[in-house]
Amino acid sequence: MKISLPNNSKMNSKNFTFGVATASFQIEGGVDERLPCIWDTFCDKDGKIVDRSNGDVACDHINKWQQDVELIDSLGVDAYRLSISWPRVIKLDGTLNQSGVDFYINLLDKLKNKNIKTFVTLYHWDLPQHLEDKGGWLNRATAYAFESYVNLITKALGNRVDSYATLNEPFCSAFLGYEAGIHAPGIKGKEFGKKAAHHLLLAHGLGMRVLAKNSPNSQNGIVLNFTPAYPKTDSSADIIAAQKADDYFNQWYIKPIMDGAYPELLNELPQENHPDIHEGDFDIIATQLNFLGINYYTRAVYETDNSELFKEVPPKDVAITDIGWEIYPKGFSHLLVSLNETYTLPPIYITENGAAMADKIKDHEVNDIDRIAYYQSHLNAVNDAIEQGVNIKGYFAWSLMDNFEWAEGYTKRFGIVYVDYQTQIRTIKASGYAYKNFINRRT
Ligand code: IFM
Repeated sequence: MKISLPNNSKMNSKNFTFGVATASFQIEGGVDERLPCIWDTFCDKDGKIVDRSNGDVACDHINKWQQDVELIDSLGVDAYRLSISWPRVIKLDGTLNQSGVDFYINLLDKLKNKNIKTFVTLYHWDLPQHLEDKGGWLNRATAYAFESYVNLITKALGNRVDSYATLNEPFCSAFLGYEAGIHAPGIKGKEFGKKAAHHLLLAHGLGMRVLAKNSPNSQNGIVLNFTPAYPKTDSSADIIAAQKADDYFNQWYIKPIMDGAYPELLNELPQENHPDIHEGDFDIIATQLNFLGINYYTRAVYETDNSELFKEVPPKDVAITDIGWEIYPKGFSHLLVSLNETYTLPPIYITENGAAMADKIKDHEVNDIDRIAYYQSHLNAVNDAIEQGVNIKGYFAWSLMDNFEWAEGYTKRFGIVYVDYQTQIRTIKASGYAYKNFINRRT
């Protein structure tokens, strides 16, 4: 089964960047060589991770990184998106941990030697635990600690990085971590989510200013995830419910960056749920981006509710992936076109898109045609958005390889490469070969 796009697609050009993505906690392991982070602590708590696993070894990338760069290179991708583990590169006293820094320097140098562009995310959820002990993202001081970390690490990495993203998916850090309590640090309560979100956005803005100074030649921005909100029916009550959900989960993170303000929904939230906004914060948060990273996996459907602003309707009688998310490629093109109509966007990179599937390995092969179909339909959706005028420069498959899928542990596989966690053997799946062949046919 092949992946292909119409002959005239801009994505068939070598000017369009294709890559694969991972994140530090999900693949590295090497837990003893760094400070503890909030995910180590969370994994240790009963009932938080479905298979009771943790990130102690993960894909053992800390030891297998050279082999992994060869693997990335063998796929023929233009770029690799990775994240830096804050607790690996900064010591308790706030100074650099040189051995952690050296790990990334060697990794980035090897990628550069192979002519693979480096897309580095500075925060993909692994907050040092000692900062959480002082309040984590509920404490404004964490935003300034992030600024200091960004300053030190970007100076240390020099010109090895082509693109920096400050944060990955602040929605997940804020909502899942500090409101729903299903991600680390596991704090639950409506009064916390938007407070954490504000400090994350502030950290982003502070980080952008440091990047402009320390790394003016890289493309600097942020990665946001979007789960577009659709009404269950065309009743005005359901339409309003879906709009509110969209503001709460999606626009909340992009509007302050683009427009320097939160959605008007803020006025409908009880005062105790409001963020703590200081004068001048929006000027920092709205610092100009060089690019916006967009992650898309699925959509959500909402209906009106008597006591809440909206109520989510779980997917029923629709195609879903192994993690239970509806397969809805149309939502991807709609999202991209609608963001482009709503905001004055910088160039866009699709920094994550992919699917968890119930892979089976047999005779050293994984025939994941369901994942190939997912990639095909979602690449078509990106192409549609480009045809409708959205300035999209690149696309990253999530993920290079199976890895620690947060609260789902190792039970959900998102990789285009299969990982046997017992032997750490990597096997390129049929989707990996399809992606490789598609990328390498470009002219
Ligand atoms: O695995 C995650 C990743 O860390 C962030 N974006 C979504 C992926 C799939 O859930």
